[in-house]
Amino acid sequence: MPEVAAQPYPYRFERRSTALIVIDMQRDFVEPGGFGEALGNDVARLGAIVPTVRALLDWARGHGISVLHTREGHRPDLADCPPAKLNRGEPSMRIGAKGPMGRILVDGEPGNDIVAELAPLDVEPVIVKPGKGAFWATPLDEMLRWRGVTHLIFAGVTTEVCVQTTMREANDRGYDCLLVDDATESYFPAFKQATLEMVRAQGAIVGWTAPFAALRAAL
Ligand code: C5J
Repeated sequence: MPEVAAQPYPYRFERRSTALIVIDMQRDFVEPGGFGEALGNDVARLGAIVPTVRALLDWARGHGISVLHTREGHRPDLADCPPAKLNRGEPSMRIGAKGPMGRILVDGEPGNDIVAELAPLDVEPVIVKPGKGAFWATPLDEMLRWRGVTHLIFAGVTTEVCVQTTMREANDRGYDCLLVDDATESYFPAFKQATLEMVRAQGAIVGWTAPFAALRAAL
């Protein structure tokens, strides 16, 4: 299959109707010594995007663009974690088990914190989500509509799981979506590449992709 070329984001967006959503830049996925690394993943790939995500955050904050963050985190009693999600993999590495940075994917544990470099400001909502998509079982859609948001910029990890799922949920809800391709990453390079190509295929069937420099130049 020919590679689907990145397309320029086709129109100017209004700052006040645009939001940046930074997905799951939590310590357990990104930092050495966390859950992601304990699973055998090369977390350096994810850590490498932190400076670009930080620059994107600074850019959005500087332009008055709303910023929201997500974390993949469950209630301590795991009442929001269905068996289909819980009963995966080796029991000692399941959600709620004691991991290297506290209980795995549990809200309030050290590993569930967003990495220090990308710490949310007080005015930036943090959506703690039990699913891969940030719209499932969260107030995200209402928060965006109350703010009059119609356009979403996405960054974060992992590209093919929580970022792509959220982008598809957003697209189905009528938001125009842009994924910043150097501000997202996967443990699996081929999965990232495939995701970028599939979201922008067929005239941006899910949304557009662009490097941060292109976005910065557009505003
Ligand atoms: C995963 C995520 N990969 N944030 N979570 O389990 O993509």
